[in-house]
Amino acid sequence: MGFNFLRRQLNERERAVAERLPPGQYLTEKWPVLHYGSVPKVDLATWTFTLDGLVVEPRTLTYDHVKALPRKTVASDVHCVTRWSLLDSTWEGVPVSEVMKLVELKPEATHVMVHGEHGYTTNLSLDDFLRDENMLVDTRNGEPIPAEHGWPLRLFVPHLYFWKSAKWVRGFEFMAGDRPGFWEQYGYHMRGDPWAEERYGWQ
Ligand SMILES: Nc1nc2c(c(=O)[nH]1)N[C@H]1C(S)=C(S)[C@@H](COP(=O)(O)O)O[C@H]1N2
Ligand SMILES: [Mo]
Repeated sequence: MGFNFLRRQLNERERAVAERLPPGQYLTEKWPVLHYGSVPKVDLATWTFTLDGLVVEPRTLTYDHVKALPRKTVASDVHCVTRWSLLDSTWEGVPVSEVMKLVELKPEATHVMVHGEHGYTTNLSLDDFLRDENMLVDTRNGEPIPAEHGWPLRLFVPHLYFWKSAKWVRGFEFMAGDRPGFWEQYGYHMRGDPWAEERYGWQ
């Protein structure tokens, strides 16, 4: 193979990667671990998932119930506000749309507060929350997600910065209007679109 051929191939690969990197992001090959607090100990026998707030009838699901819901796999990149991006993973789990079939939202609901273990929270508009690719994931690249990455279940919202993808997720609380979650209270952006660099500052 000639050098020019190789160089051209490299350039094409670099360009393809660059097009998928939002502004200010760099590529990471390994998957960093990032969270506040400690990795929770989870007992699947007592674990529950709660749907409450502005729903006609609140629901509490067992782990077996969630596991039995229809599943799908999505190939997607993720972008962390601390500037790393992980490209091309496959993520498997239960689509948010399947969970949402179990409740009826009250008409005044506009946002959701996502609740994780140890009081972690993050807020989303329903527009951002009800997207087809969003899931409750338990598997990445065919392997169970390790405890430090959110096992048994984490939210997956790939079009927004990764802090919106709450690890150890335990419930959705539907709200009339927006309210800042954990990192948002410390000044992270209320929405967090990586392509618009909505990193910090929303006041
Ligand atoms: N429960 C919980 N989920 C969380 C966090 C956290 O502190 N607690 N941190 C968020 C942030 S800031 C990031 S960047 C991602 C990191 O996920 P990872 O450790 O799997 O890479 O998790 C998000 N989900
Ligand atoms: Mo983050």
